[in-house]
Amino acid sequence: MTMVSFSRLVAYIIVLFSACLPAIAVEVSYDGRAIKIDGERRILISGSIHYPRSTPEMWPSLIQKAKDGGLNTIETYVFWNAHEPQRRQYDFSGNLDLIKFIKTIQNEGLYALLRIGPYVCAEWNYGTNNDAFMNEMKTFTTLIVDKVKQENLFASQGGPIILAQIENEYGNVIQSYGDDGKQYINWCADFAESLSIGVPWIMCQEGDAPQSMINTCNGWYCDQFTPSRHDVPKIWTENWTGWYKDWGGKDPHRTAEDLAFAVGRFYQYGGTLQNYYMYHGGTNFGRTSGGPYIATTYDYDAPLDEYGTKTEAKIFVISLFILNVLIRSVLGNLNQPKWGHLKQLHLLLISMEKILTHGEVTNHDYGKMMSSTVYDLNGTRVCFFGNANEKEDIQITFEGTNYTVPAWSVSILPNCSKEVYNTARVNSQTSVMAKKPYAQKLEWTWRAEQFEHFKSPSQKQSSPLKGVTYATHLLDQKALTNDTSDYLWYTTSVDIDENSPVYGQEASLEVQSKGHILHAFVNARHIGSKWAKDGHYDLYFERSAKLKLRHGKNSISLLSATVGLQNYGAYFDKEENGILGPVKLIAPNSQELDLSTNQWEFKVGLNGEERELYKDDDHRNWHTDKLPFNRMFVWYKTTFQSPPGEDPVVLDLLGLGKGIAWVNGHNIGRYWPSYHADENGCSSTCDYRGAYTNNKCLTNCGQPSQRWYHVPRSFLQKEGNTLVLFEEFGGNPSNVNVQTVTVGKAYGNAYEGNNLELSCQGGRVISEIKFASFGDPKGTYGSFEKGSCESPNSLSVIKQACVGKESCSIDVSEGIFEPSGCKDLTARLAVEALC
Ligand SMILES: *[C@@H]1O[C@H](CO)[C@@H](O)[C@H](O)[C@H]1NC(C)=O
Ligand SMILES: *[C@@H]1O[C@H](CO)[C@@H](O)[C@H](O)[C@H]1NC(C)=O
Ligand SMILES: *[C@@H]1O[C@H](CO)[C@@H](O)[C@H](O)[C@H]1NC(C)=O
Ligand SMILES: *[C@@H]1O[C@H](CO)[C@@H](O)[C@H](O)[C@H]1NC(C)=O
Ligand SMILES: CC(=O)N[C@H]1CO[C@H](CO)[C@@H](O)[C@@H]1O
Repeated sequence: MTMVSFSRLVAYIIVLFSACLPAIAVEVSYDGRAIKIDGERRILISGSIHYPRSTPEMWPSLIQKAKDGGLNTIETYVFWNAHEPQRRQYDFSGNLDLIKFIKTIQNEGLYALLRIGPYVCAEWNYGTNNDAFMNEMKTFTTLIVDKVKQENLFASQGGPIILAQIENEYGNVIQSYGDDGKQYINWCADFAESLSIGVPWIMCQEGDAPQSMINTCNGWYCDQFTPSRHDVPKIWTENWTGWYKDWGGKDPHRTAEDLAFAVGRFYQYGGTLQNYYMYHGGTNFGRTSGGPYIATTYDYDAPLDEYGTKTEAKIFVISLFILNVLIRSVLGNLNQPKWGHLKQLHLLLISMEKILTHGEVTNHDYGKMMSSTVYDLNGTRVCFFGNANEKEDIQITFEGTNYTVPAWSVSILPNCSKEVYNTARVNSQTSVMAKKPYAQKLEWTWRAEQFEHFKSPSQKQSSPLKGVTYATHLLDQKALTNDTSDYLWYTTSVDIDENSPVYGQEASLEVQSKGHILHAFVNARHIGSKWAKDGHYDLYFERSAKLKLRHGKNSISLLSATVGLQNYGAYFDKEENGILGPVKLIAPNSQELDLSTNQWEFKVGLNGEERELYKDDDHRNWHTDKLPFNRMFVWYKTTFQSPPGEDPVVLDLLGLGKGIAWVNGHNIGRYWPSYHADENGCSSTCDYRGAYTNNKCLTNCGQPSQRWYHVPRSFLQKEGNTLVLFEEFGGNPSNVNVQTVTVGKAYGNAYEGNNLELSCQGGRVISEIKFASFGDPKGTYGSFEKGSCESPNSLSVIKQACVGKESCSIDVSEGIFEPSGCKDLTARLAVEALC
């Protein structure tokens, strides 16, 4: 365990005690320059953390790590369909405890930005009944505002919430709705105002936001954004730190250099509040991922990785908070160097708050996309040199001194004479995470999904089954399931006699579906399956093989599965899913029998879901022998031990097809490791220069889109954890195993005059230094090489400082290294350490 500085301990105790003091109301207002808190203009640096995408046990450490990373504000959406899954039936339990989440933010002494929406996008599953939308929106929004007010959580009541949002990115779709759109957004504003929350309301991506609203920007870059009115500040509500992943998609990465550049530009050009979307992305547990086809991981390449940090230690419960500080300061899955590189930027920007929010601004354009901005407050100045040129490093002479600003970067000079930060010069460690299997033999049991309801269609007609809907046309899957399951059975029966066009013929079955996956059965026999490649296209199923239909009654059963519902776009709520027809039997001579207007029977969900097999402790109906491989519709079950320690736990599900996984009854999400990303379009290097898009820097080509699945520590007990899988496509569970995620290697890179910190995080020590060179080392991490000059004692200095330690800090200067002999360049230290 490392030493914790005394001042930090004191600060923690102060926060702890101040949280117990009576809250003092603060006034939040704004002018054209900034959000003002108690009359003071502020530089606000915020990050999105969505409470349902982690667990309450993870929240304190996530927020602590955000604070350590230099944020002063946390943003979250409010997830309507999670809180109101059925009309007027509310759920605020477990990881839906919004109030607890806001209080956790408050306990860390941070501000909160509450985006109530209630429409949120966020690649989150659609699922709310849409009738009389405005009325429902009003009821829900009022409920949330009342709950928050009751707990005194608005800043006007002494709470942390300084801003709230109504609607979300409506400006992107408003055109499609004509006058109705305009009326709706005005209604939203009036309604929001009527709630009297005492802090300002914002609307993001809403160009003509009504007078009472602050309109804000979302995007990769927002430096060129100007708000619609002069008297509102420039606010960036979503600065995308990376991007989400689809099933079949690759891993998107946004570099630390480019993200820092975007932030540097935004504050250079007068921005005063920006929010990282996401700061911690997390996991789409259960069926929460939207779509179609959003993966279970929502890592987002955010500064804190999907697995977040360790669970709150038991030590906290017995309130030995000193020990708790020790632990909290050590552990955490930081996405490095992104977290550290941005941290340095945040601390610098906040240190310049007064000048940035009050100083007189002078911009100078040098051409070639090179500009300088000077903020001057009564002679105290700060400077930004911004180079938006994608290729050229540019030298400028400023007040007699020459400065070289690398392409696509911003230099910050807090006193306009010495550069202390450049967005392209990363001095933070790069961590390469490693997954370590926890060796144990898993014993599997299994049972088949029961398809009893279509086995005897004739018997059923007389006594309709419970939970079954009938209609003489095909119905939208979303409307029927109410989003309670991915699965919907469509069953009909057809009488074949001498007059039927398919009588005595080898017919085929044709089904038109809106997706996403279809399994077809005739007379209880599986005849084929099909799935849409990316979920966006209609699915057309044609079984040309010969179907022998019986004389008399034949049953046709179609199991339709969705993989996340549409969550974005104009009229997205109207998007239909499932089998909308036609459904036809076709004879070889092309004569058809259209079944679309037959009597259809609709049954929501799997039999195993209804029986809650994932909770079942009863092992009687599970087989222990003849474990089936590559068989569809099989339930598998095993028990496993938790790996010791506090490192995050993942399941490696390689070998499985597609399905759902539960651990101790918790649905950890859909899995689909058999779906591989395309072979092409990846590159091992990523040039941060030039505008980023989500297709720019991709890895994981040809690999399963998602192989590892997060199991939060709080879902686990020490021994006897139950894992249940519903395998829909067929797979082999033999290689499924439990792993932990830790830092495998730490790469250091720092320029002369900076400090290099290396750490293995997670409590382990640096075991070996593979490479160290202070001079002009070449290459990037993973392939560092000695350059033309270096200090001869580079390796020994680093070994001495770091080996056997959990973390080490090196002052990168010629003071501790022997002369490098490098001429006319800023020397750089590169290190590769093993954990
Ligand atoms: C700057 O100067 C103006 C008048 O010249 C004064 O009113 C103001 O208080 C000064 N601001 C600071 C921060 O010193
Ligand atoms: C700055 O750059 C200019 C043009 O490249 C050069 O003439 C001048 O000597 C430089 N000044 C210093 C102080 O290096
Ligand atoms: C500017 O800051 C740097 C480092 O922060 C310092 O070395 C330098 O003396 C300062 N210059 C002035 C004019 O304050
Ligand atoms: C879906 O919701 C509607 C309206 O709330 C209700 O009538 C229906 O029974 C629900 N269906 C299911 C499958 O839960
Ligand atoms: C407001 C803004 O900057 N929007 C941008 C967000 O990012 C997308 C994708 O790069 C751009 O197309 C938008 O212009």
